[in-house]
Amino acid sequence: MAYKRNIDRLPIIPAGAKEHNVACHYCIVGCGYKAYTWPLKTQGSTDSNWIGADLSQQQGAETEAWYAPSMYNVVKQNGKDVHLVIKPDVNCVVNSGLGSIRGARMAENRKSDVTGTQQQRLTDPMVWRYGTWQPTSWDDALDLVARVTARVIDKDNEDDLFVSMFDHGGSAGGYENTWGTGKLYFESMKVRHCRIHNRPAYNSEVHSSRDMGVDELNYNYADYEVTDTIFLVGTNPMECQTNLFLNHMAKGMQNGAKVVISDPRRTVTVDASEQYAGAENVLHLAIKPGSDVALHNTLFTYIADQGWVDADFIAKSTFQGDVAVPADSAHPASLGSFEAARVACKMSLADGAAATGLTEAQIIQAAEWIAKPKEDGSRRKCVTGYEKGIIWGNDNYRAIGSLLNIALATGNVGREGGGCCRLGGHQEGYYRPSDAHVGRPAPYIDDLLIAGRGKVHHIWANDHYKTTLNASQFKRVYNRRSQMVKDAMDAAAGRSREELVDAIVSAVNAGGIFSVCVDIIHSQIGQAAHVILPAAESGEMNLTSMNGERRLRLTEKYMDPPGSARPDCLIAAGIAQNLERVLREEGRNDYADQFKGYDWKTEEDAFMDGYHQGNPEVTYDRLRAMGNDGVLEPVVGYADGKLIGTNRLYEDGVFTRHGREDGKALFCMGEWRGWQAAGKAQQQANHRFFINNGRANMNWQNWFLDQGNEFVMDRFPVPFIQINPEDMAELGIKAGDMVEVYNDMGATQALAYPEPTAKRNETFMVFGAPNGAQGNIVNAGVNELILPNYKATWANIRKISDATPASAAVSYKSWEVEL
Ligand SMILES: Nc1nc2c(c(=O)[nH]1)N[C@H]1C(S)=C(S)[C@@H](COP(=O)(O)OP(=O)(O)OC[C@H]3O[C@@H](n4cnc5c(=O)[nH]c(N)nc54)[C@H](O)[C@@H]3O)O[C@H]1N2
Ligand SMILES: Nc1nc2c(c(=O)[nH]1)N[C@H]1C(S)=C(S)[C@@H](COP(=O)(O)OP(=O)(O)OC[C@H]3O[C@@H](n4cnc5c(=O)[nH]c(N)nc54)[C@H](O)[C@@H]3O)O[C@H]1N2
Ligand code: SF4
Ligand SMILES: [Mo]
Repeated sequence: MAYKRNIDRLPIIPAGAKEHNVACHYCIVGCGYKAYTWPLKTQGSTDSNWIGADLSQQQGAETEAWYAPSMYNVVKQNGKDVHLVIKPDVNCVVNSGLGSIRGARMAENRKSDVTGTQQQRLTDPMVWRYGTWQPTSWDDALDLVARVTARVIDKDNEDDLFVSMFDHGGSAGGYENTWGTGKLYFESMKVRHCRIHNRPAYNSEVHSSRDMGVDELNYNYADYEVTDTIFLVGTNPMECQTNLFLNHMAKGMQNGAKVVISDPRRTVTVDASEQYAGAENVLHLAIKPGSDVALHNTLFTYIADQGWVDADFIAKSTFQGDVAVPADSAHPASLGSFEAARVACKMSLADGAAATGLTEAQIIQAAEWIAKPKEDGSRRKCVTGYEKGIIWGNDNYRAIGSLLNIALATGNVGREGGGCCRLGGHQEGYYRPSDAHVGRPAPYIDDLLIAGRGKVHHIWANDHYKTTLNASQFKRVYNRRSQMVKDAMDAAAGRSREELVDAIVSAVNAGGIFSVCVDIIHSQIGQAAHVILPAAESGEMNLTSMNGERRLRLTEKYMDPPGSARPDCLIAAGIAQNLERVLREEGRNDYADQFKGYDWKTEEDAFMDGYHQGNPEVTYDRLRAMGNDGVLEPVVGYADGKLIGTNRLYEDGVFTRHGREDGKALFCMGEWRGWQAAGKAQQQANHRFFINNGRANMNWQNWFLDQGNEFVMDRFPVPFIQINPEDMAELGIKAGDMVEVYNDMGATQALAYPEPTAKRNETFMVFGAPNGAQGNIVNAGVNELILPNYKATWANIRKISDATPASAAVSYKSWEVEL
């Protein structure tokens, strides 16, 4: 019997069931799925079914005629209960029928009033009233949002409105929703005090790559299959980009690719790579945390000194001269030519080994696998993939720039079997008016909020209580400031709308903050909010997004959103329309005019108003016709009923992302300078354990759906922290004990999970959990451009209690399984 699903057989999808294209909305990979729906009380049979197969016969091991209970649910469609199956699409080039422990549970994570799943979903707007949240109508909730917001903004000054908003595709976001929010805050308004869901400012995760001319998603996933070497830096794709690893990287390894992985800890990606490629073809560089720039500069120096560079490419496609862009407050390193970078980045093997903790032989080995020409003199192909280990690691700008230096020097950008790319987080779906008014460096929003700035805060699809840095202090201050407004609202109970708004405005003028939270559940930061607006998710609306190789797809709506929940773009439109009305009532007509242009009835209207304007070839109908394989952006035409895309960027050797007219890529001239962000060296000196942190295969982000899913919560009732067993013995900690992890910033809790491969004094904790936020102990340190360093955290560990019954029931086996 399937895991707690109380079901030992599933209905057969009938012939004629409705079929919808779905790009899994969890991670960047965007695997193709098919969602099938059909009326309740009907089903197919062994001889008449959706696939036309004879199901009375034993099916083969790889049969398509299969789905798991986790892929099944009963949901509402046009107000009626229907069966729903969401299963991996065997014909999609992204995943070739593979699911993952996240995506293959999409169906069971839909809200169902029949099977009882995800009852935590919000169904109606809620307003803080009479000392708690009361459900209400959209008109009532949006009127309050607009009236309070209108009081703190003006045509020439919107600095008291703070906004936290997603900038991604897939789960929340998508081109429809980034446009809806972007049009509201960047076109109708020019909001400067905004931040993105995952970092405390409105900026880029990869400034240096773009400044060097290289867009961070430049390859095709198939490049992994035909390359000679896969170089993975600060990323764990087996757990975080699962089917990119299993369906593309693994094929490359089976075709003979070598693998170099730079990560302070041994991950399941290292283990799985050893199984696919053979241990002798995998080099794990277990560097000292934060020493990436030293590693990259040493590799770059060594490779250049050996002459293993692509001289033609350097001459034709990169800047010739000395310095093209000098370092300044917007550029944490100068940018210039290959030779200039060689001088600036020069690092000997001995210095590199000392800084990274590796041996010189390991560094040489990595350099050879990346760049040493083959015996016949031909160049090696190398794909480089990086993600949060350096994006949220030490010295973001230089770490990414120094890595890209290697790819550029070896001619591995814009070539088959090459690329130097982010592996990515969520899918992408960014289409907004210019954000130039925000400036660079962008304002550090969390710091401003903590300092008492901001009067109204709009929050879209993120939960800083679980996922921001310096979270202990953030929560203390935010709770206090939002409580001031709750008190004022309580005191005004029973009064008129005008009196209520006056009371709120007095409270925010006295240091409070009025908080509006747009989410699909009642989140933790939502506990501090005064208005909560329920959003629809992917599948409950049509949603377009792009994956990590720029593959654009339309996920078709296959079910109703819960209650009166709406797509984010239409919520943004509702806020704009209410602001226009309220401003007009107040006689502020000029300002009110800025909020015109939101008469969208559907998400498709928002798409046509935004993305389609910039990409006139692309429409819903054309995307629908492109199915789950979609089209690779940028779309360059439409012919014979098909959208024409771009297989790989920069195949012409012309680099444009920096906006320079010469079309030449730049090298990054950033020398290694130790810990860059404030307070990191000191925290390291004062605490015993490195609290490395990030993701686990099973958990999705801040656990917003996980916390309502027993499959996940039974496995990890609280977040785990992996600790070396000898360290545990020294501290008197047993597997499953609850531990407190504490330092100068705050404290959090976790379940102790013995990990024999963990280095002494180096732990790994899953981030973002509702009942043990790792961010509580991350300090406020950011780089010059306000990129946070979540990874570099140190703390002490003490036992709080023996394992609870829930934790005692958990398996503490090694994660290294045979594939
Ligand atoms: N299962 C699952 N998958 C996900 C997500 C999820 O929540 N769950 N989230 C998605 C999102 S939004 C994102 S952004 C991506 C993130 O994807 P990844 O970046 O691949 O995942 P992380 O676990 O955050 O970090 C990757 C690795 O960085 C290493 N690291 C830590 N410090 C350093 C350092 O100083 N140098 C180097 N070289 N490495 C270091 C860690 O040991 C860790 O193994 O995952 C996406 N995919
Ligand atoms: N310590 C530490 N902190 C980190 C990181 C780390 O590695 N370590 N990684 C950072 C990274 S890369 C990321 S991406 C962030 C993630 O931080 P967050 O963005 O805060 O986390 P998510 O879980 O992605 O947040 C999604 C929220 O949106 C809601 N939601 C889901 N779908 C929709 C929708 O369609 N519409 C609306 N309106 N709401 C929706 C969910 O209920 C949830 O509350 O964390 C960052 N913080
Ligand atoms: S690998 Fe990512 S996109 Fe694919 S099924 Fe898993 S979570 Fe979804
Ligand atoms: Mo992310």
